[in-house]
Amino acid sequence: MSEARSAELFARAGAVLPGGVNSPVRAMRAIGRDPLFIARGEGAEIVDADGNRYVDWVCSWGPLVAGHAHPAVLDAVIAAARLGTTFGAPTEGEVELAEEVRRRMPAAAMLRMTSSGTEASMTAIRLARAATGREAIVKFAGAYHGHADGLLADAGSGLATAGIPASPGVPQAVAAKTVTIPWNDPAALGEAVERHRPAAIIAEGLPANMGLVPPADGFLELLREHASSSGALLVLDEVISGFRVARGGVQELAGVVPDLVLLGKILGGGLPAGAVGGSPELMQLLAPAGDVYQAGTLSGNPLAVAAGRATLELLDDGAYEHLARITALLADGLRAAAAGHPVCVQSAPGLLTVFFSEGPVRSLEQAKACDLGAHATWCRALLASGVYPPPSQFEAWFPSLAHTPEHVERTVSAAETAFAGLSRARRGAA
Ligand code: KE4
Repeated sequence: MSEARSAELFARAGAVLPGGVNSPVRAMRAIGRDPLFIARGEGAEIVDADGNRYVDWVCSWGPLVAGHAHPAVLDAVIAAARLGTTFGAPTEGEVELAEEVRRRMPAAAMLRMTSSGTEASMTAIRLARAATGREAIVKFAGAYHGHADGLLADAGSGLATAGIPASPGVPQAVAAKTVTIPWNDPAALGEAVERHRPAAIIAEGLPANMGLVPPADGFLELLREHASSSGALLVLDEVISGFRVARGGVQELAGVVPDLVLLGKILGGGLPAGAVGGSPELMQLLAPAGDVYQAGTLSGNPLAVAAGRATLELLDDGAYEHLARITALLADGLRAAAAGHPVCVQSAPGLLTVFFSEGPVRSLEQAKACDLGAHATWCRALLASGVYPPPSQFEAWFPSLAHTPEHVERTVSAAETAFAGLSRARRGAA
């Protein structure tokens, strides 16, 4: 498989794009290789600039739950584009999309659209601080809510202490307002809420940014209890899980009602979109209804709205049955392929992660203990066999409606070959 064209493009890209990419994880540094440049997507498959074809399990990190270039989505976007691409004025489509979101997530009785999940989380944090008059935010280690300064904070010196910047450029004073605690740790949660009386507790309903690490039984309910008893808002980040794991996201599956919900990815059907949803009482604080300023030139963009609406129309009961079936088939196949290796496959309908550790993985610390070298080698071998996995141990695989049992068979076969290669390498090293 030649990668000459990708290599040539990557060399050019490096002169004009930091790291040769427009978002870090795409650079494939975590698996020790240069990125592939993609020429086109077809259903569950992508073709790179050299014409190599892959079964795609990234699907643009979640938006493409219907697969690449779905005819219904393309038709909707093309029809919308013929009417104009953006107006900077309200459109009927935005109202229709907000009404569909409300039908699926009653907690999102009102919606403010943005162009990314990051903007949605920024808005939610500002709203929570305005609504409560408080400043502290409690988040969980390993959770990612976009790259807003206040959410790029690492855990402080001790448990449940003020945060420290997770990136250069984040002011200490801003990071200090964010308290980062371990996921699935009820004691740390209680201590952080008691000590800091936060404006918000923000959590991914189904964490997938440290790899897929589901909440322990009752943990989401505990977030709700602590938020309610302390006067903090519960901000549930469903940018990944929203409309993927169920019609109404994790909040439907868990029966937990958030005060604010973050959306993105599937909401835009592959075009830029995010949103924050909540009660009218909270959402009416946003300008121009209220005084909390928030804005966006392309917020609610007609093309993204068309793609999102067309995608949601495809997500009926049969779609969720398919996603659950394909995810289970893939998870079981990868577990069988990994037999004899210290690997743990954690899955939920529409998502999974192959952790290179005995598992189970219940926190970021446990995810970090994975054999990242073996994971990287295994991913490179999958690519050589025409399978495109997420190029990081701390991400998830994203099955779609376009994936078939045949795609799973090709993937499991490639995984068996990759694991056999790891075994040979281990014997050679012994
Ligand atoms: P965006 O700003 O990238 O649209 O959304 C940020 C975001 C918010 N919340 C959750 C739970 C998310 O997963 C994300 C973004 N996800 C990453 C991949 N896990 C996007 C991929 C990338 O950064 O290139």
